[in-house]
Amino acid sequence: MNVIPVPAEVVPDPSVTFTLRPDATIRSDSAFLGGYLADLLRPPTGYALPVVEVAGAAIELVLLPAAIEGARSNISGISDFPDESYTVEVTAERVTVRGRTEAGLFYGVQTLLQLLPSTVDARTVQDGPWTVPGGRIVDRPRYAYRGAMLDVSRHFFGVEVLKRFVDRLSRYKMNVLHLHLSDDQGWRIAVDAWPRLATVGGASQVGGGPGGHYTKAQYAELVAYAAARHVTLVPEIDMPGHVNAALTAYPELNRDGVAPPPYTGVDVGFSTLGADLDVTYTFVRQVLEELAALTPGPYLHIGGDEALSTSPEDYLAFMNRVQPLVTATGKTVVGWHQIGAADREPGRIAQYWGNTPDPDNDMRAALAKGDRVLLSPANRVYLDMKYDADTRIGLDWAGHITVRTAYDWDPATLLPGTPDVIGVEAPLWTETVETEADIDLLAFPRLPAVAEVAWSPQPARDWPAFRARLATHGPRWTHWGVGFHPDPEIPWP
Ligand code: NGO
Repeated sequence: MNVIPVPAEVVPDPSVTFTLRPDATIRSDSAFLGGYLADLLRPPTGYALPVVEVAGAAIELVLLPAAIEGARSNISGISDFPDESYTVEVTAERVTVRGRTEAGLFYGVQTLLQLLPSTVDARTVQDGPWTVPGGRIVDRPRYAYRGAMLDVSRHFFGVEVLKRFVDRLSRYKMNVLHLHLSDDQGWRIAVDAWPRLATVGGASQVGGGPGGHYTKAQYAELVAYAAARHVTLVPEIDMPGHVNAALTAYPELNRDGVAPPPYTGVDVGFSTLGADLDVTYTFVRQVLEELAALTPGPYLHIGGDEALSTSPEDYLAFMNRVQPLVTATGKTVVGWHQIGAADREPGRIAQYWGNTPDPDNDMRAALAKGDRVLLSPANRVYLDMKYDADTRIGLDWAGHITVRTAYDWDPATLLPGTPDVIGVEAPLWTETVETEADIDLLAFPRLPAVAEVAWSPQPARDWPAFRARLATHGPRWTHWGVGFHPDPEIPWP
């Protein structure tokens, strides 16, 4: 059983095997999922696999009655995500996947896909037999928030690349994609009230390339694509620092009324919005309102990191005015943990990105104020760090991160005390990342490792077993067209 993330409970029945036959049918209580599964299974099997209405199909996808009431998760006391539990039962006659919500059923389908031979991920007809080991799996996530972040500002990536990234996340039961939509080097989302943000602020990136931005229609298309795969988008506009691209587009956002030139380097900490300018808050409010309208998910991320050109007084004044603007849109504030210094906004989430065992003063302030915590320890889950000295791209300020380093830690004991941890997110910053192949290299295999950290119960996880399971996924990624880092500690086939 090579499922990643490892399920909470597995009861094998070695006396039983299910084999998918050429005349098999699929029946699904979720219209989307029946088609989704058939679309994935038809190319490698060459079978017709019709999706039928009558019970007794070889593959049954069953929504349990509680789904009607819209069951919510109470993991970590939060209700932002639905119940994601599921079961998979494999007998000689059929595979039955059950969930209380569409999300749970979707995760059961992911588990089923991983129980089939890895050739199921090929897009051309392969030899069977298409067997699934008998038994029963009962599974649910440890944390409600299991995410990755992509920095589309330092280098711009189009919607098709993001959709494939969503596919890959969702195959490992991750449910959040945080998009870092603005930084010094480029502004990536159209805003009707401030159109030059996208057309002027978006026309640059690291190294001097053309950059780009998402139209509202493109962004909405991505939101819908992700939602079908139970991935919530968390849009980030980073402020009050990291704003050079916005400042290039509108002279009036600058205290001296002069727009700076575009920035294509990789330094941080030189730009700021004016905390004392009225226009700053009109700008921020209008941007947040348009972003909220594009966002069905519960969160808006307002950055807040490395405001090195903003005085501490201005930072507090700015954040204490801006956080309520987020709340006024009906969304919950997420920020890098430096927002811990500012007043606590109800439900606020502080994203911890420290790289030491001891949290800094800002994170201590967040913990003392009772903020919910999203864990992105830079020395564990920053996907932009090199694996080792030979990695052809990546940074190393938080050290080298091997697959084992990304895997072998416990979110419950990372920080002192008993913080309200809502989950784990792996950020992929793109100063050195220019192509989809670059994304793949840094994300695989560390992304699946982080997915297991966030999903699986701690007692079910251990490095020796994980490395053996992970090895069997290499051929799957090859079928996906993902060029991954062949980490030397993994016994690849
Ligand atoms: C830091 C910084 C980013 C960099 C990243 C590179 C945060 C939250 N702010 O993380 O601007 O791109 O490191 O690893």
